[in-house]
Amino acid sequence: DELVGQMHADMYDGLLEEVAEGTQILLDRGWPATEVLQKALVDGMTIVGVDFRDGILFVPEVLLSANAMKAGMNLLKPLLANTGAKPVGKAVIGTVKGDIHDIGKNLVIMMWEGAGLEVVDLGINVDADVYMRALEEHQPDILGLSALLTTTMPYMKVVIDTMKEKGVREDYIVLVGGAPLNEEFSAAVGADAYCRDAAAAVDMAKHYLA
Ligand code: B1M
Repeated sequence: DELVGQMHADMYDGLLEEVAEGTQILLDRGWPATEVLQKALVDGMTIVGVDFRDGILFVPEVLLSANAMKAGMNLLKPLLANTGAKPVGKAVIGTVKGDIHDIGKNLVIMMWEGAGLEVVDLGINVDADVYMRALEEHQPDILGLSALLTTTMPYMKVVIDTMKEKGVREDYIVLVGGAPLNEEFSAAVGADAYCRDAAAAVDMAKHYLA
């Protein structure tokens, strides 16, 4: 689709209004929200990621791209929202300490809410103590941890070890995700499961809540 290609270019250029407009046009054409999300927004950010890695794009530019993506996501959010009445479970999620990437986490939140979970978002750069307080306060079924950097993913172990120290590890299902992770890492830090993407996060939540 020509528009999808244009949206990738607009996201690359950090053009927030254009990305939002493109998102709306695809929806008006009858595209399902999940398809707009994947093909227009997530695939667009993948292209940005490659040039960021290769030193062609820099932080300020990628920040604009991220904000453009968020504008598109905001339009999809109500469409992915749960229509069912009572929540199937509760989750607390946050991006770990030292890490400010939040697009993936926000996507997981949107999809979880769409699947009927009540979600408490702790935001970014979350300290182990903040996770612990949130678990105590909200008593969720699931704790979700997100990390996008190889330098911050080890902090997941800090969080899970803190849970163990407090004797509460087994009270919660711990799901982890983020681009640099894999199943092996998830098992090594003592999580219950690794979620490759937001759809897997939904599948895992459903699996453990069933
Ligand atoms: Co950052 N960054 N970044 N960045 N950034 C990456 C992650 C990087 C891979 C880019 C690259 O070099 N190719 C690289 C990490 C390299 C590494 O660690 N080996 C990197 C770097 C180096 C950095 C900085 C250090 C750059 C610098 O300052 N020199 C810096 C770090 C800041 C910090 O956190 N302390 C930095 C900053 C930034 C921006 C602020 C500019 C911006 C973030 C804006 C924001 O989030 N608000 C940014 C962005 C946008 C990216 C890339 C381009 C895109 C990330 C993204 O949003 N992807 C990224 C490159 C890449 O990933 N290809 C990159 C889209 C999103 C939908 O996917 O986040 O993977 P993702 O989430 C997926 C799954 O992973 C999974 O589901 C999601 C949906 O399907 N998932 C979960 C994620 N979390 C989950 C939690 C769960 C379950 C599933 O819980 C249950």
